Amino acid sequence: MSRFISKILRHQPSIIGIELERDGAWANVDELIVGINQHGKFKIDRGLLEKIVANDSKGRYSFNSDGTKIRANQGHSIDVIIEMEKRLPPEFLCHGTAARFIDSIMLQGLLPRSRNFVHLSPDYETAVTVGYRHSRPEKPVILKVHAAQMAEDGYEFMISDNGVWQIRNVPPQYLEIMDEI
Ligand code: HQG
Repeated sequence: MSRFISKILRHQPSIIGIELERDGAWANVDELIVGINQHGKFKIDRGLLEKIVANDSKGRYSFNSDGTKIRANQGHSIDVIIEMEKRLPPEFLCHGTAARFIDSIMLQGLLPRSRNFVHLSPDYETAVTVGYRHSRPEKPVILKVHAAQMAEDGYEFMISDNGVWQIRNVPPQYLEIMDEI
């Protein structure tokens, strides 16, 4: 159910016939609930939606202040604008990926691909988990991102409401292959 909601709120609201507000990426909660129920794959009501939002392991979703709207905090591929806090990064951040992408990444740098931003992990372990999503059954490759140096060179880092580091791109000179775990 959470994956389905994530698909709707980040990538394809049209699958249940709704639209997101471009400014803020908000969906109307009543429309979301009606849309999901009409779609037929899942049954949901306000109480269940509140539980999903409150218990999501990564805090992926937020309600607005009066609870009439809901959004995914990050990870969108559709054209939306979410205000994110600009923050100076730690010296290094990490990015977990699959070995088959490495040649291209070391040539072009990290690009957002289908999403609006490149996502970076604060630590090695998180990057391993993220990397496995693309590499399984192979082990992921973990890249060290020289984040403080990038910030010094004028690159802007942002952090989403649920604490995911985001940046438009990472040129290859700031990347270092840590190892294959
Ligand atoms: C790779 C999950 C070739 C990149 C996670 C990645 C994350 C390139 C893939 C969040 C490339 C994109 C995002 C280049 C980047 N050439 N491949 N130049 N530049 N790539 O899923 O970072 O559970 O869009 O390395 O926890 O894997 O959904 O990004 O392998 O935070 O909330 O292209 O998704 O969060 O894949 O994952 P993705 P990601 P949720």
